[in-house]
Amino acid sequence: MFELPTLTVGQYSLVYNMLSFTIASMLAAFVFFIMAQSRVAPKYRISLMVSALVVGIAGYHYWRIFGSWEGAFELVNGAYEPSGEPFNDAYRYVDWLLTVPLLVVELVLVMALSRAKQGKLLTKLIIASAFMIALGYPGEIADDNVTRAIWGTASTVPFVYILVVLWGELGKAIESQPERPRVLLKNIRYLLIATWGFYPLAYMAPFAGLTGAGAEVVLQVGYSIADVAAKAGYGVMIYAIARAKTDADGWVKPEQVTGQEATA
Ligand code: RET
Repeated sequence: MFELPTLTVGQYSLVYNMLSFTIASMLAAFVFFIMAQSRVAPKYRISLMVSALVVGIAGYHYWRIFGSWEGAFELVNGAYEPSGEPFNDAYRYVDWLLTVPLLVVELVLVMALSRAKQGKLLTKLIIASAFMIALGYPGEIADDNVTRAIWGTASTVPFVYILVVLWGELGKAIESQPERPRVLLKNIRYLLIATWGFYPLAYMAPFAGLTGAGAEVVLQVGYSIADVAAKAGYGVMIYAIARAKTDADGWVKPEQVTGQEATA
C-alpha cells in the first residue's frame, strides 16, 4: 500500500461513515437472505444460503476494515494524520477471494442447469475468479504504477474470461427460461457487468492522476459502494429470480396447501 496520506476531517469521516453504512447493509442483507429462504422452492434455497454466506463474510471483513481505518489515523490539530499503524488492505482481497467464487456459485445454482453442465461451469469460473483476485493483489500493494499496471493486466485476463463465459452461458440459459425469470436474468447480467467493472476502474484511479488523499478516499468509497451493490443488491436479484422461478415451477408453500395461512 502507498504511504497513507493526511486527510481532512471531511475525507476521514466520509470513509468512516461509508464503512459503517456497508457493515449495516451487509448485516441487514444477511438477516433478509436467511428469512427469505422459506419463500422459495427448496431447490433454490441453496442460492439464498450462499447469498447469506457472502454478506456474512463481507460484514465480518468490513468490521475489521472499519477498525483498521480507525487505528490508522489520529486527529492532530484538526487533521487526520497517519498514526503509524498500517491500514490493512488485505481484508478486501481476502474477502473477494472468498466471496467472488461464491457470487458465481449463486448465479449458476439459481439457473438450475443440468448437473453435468453446472459442475463444469463452476469449476472453470471458480478457478478463474481465484486467479483474478490473487493476481490483482500484488499490484494493489505496489507503490509504483508500473508494477500496478503489470499485475492489473494479468488479473484482467481471467476477468475477461469470466465475463465471456458467464455472458455466453447466461445467454443460453436465458433462452430456455419462462418469461419473468428471463427478464430478471437479463437484468442481472447488466448488474454484474456494471458492478464488477467498477473494481478495475477504481484500481486504475492512480493512473488517472489521482494520488494521495483523493485517491485513498475514492478507492475506499468506490469499493464499498461496489461491494454493497455486488453482494447485497445482487443477492436481492438472485432472490427475485428464485421467486420468479418458484412461481413458474408452480411451487407453493406447504402451509398454503393445507390452508393454515389462509387467514394470515
Ligand atoms: C482487480 C485488479 C485489477 C484488474 C481487475 C480486478 C478485478 C476485480 C474484480 C473484483 C470483483 C469483486 C467483487 C466483489 C464482491 O463481492 C482485482 C481490482 C480486473 C472484478 C464482485
